[in-house]
Amino acid sequence: MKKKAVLSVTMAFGLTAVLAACGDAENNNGGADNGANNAEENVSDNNEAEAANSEYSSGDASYVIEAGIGLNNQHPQYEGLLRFKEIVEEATDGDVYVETYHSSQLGDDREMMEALQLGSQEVTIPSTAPVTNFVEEYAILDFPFLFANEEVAMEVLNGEIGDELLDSLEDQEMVGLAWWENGYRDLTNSTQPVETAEDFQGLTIRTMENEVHLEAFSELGANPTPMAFGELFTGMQQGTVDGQENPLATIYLEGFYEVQDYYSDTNHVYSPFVFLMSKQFYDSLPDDYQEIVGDAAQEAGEFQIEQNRAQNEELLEALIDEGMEHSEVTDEAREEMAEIVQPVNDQFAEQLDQDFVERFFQAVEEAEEMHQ
Ligand code: KDG
Repeated sequence: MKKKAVLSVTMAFGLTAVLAACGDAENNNGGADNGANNAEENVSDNNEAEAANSEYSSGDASYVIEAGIGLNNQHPQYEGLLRFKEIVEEATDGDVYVETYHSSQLGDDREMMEALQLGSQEVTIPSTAPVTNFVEEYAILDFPFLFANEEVAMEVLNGEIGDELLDSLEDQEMVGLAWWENGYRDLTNSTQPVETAEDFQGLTIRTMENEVHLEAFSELGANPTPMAFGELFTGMQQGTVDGQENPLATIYLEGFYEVQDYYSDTNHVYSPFVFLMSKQFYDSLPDDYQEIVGDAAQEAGEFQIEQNRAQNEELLEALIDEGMEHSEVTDEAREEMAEIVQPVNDQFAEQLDQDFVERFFQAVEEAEEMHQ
């Protein structure tokens, strides 16, 4: 099945249909179909998908948004991006046109954020981890075992402290429009089952470009290697790294099961996505269009989060069907991991503005009382 067909199936029938489509031999090429591996093919898929999803064209628009993400076009993040496109184009009657790019076609997270700063790209939606390289307070969002559940995370992010984090991006020439959800990150590797903290010893693990992640995995005895997402599949395939950590949707939809044998539900970090727009571009929009893109980022985010959460159980079964061994991590084992990495959280918290840290943890505590 061609990806264009898979994409429209995703939109119409949700995950069950996608799983069936992905199980199809022709399409079931995971990594071969992902990342930078097949950039040209993906670019033409991108155009096909756009043609199928828009009655408008860039030539007729006053404003064109180039929106790029690192994940592929089967991930709920891309579905969310298509929803953003639909809402914005409809609300402006095509006067703002959205071009969507996936699979790092426009670059990796850091490059796309730099392009936003320069005004040469308009939108990207990275995990928060690499944003730390632009605004240091973002480090706090990637503290391991920080949020007890997704509701607590969303309560904090959609509250005052979350708004403050979005606003802090303006000094970096970016506008934070909404929080989306990547989800709880889990470990996969090609070497051994990982159930306890001891099992991390000696594993070479790809991490995102983020000091908290690097330190935390070192503390657990692993050898962390920062790497752009677009290079990850090849890195695992060629054995540059033994493993990686990402939420279930990414592990399945990027076909990581083809090069990884062991899956562990470590749930070690809750990973938000942040919807970013170039400040230069945002400032060039009339007020009513600014409101439209802001509302659309929010609404499309709610849709993306819903899609993401609906999939998790089915995805675990799908990974097992693909031959991955599932190592169940007990709460006790997670507590031990949390204890080992706590000094890393403390050390990074000390480096941040203390008033911010205090208010952040206060917000987490209040959210926990509401969502335990
Ligand atoms: O589209 C988002 C990706 O670019 C990236 O942020 C995904 O979590 C991610 C990772 O592991 O790099």
